[in-house]
Amino acid sequence: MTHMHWMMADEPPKDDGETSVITKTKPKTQRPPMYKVLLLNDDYTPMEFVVHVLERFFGVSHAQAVEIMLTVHEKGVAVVGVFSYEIAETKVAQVMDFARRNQHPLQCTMEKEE
Ligand code: TYC
Repeated sequence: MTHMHWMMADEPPKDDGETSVITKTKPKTQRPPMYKVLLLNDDYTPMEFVVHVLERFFGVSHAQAVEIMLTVHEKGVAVVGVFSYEIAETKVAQVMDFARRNQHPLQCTMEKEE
């Protein structure tokens, strides 16, 4: 019997503390905030005018426009869309200008999303 090799169970690698796991520092990319455009109820603007506004400036179907208008009429306010700041601002200006030109007190505003 010339060569006896006794095999030893491997020990786990020693951690000398000189290496470390690279931790994530990559920040989440900030998306630009979005803005809700709100339509407000009033006692004077005709329902058909509001329906027309929703079809014309928010691109919804006649049936959807009637639904949204009735929601505003019953609840006082409804979100009619969510857009970038610039688009929301344009929608609000278009609605307010169109209402004013037609002598209706319809109010449209925007609000930053949470
Ligand atoms: N309340 C109005 C009426 O009874 C209708 C209306 C709906 C007005 C929605 C504004 O945003 C509005 N004629």
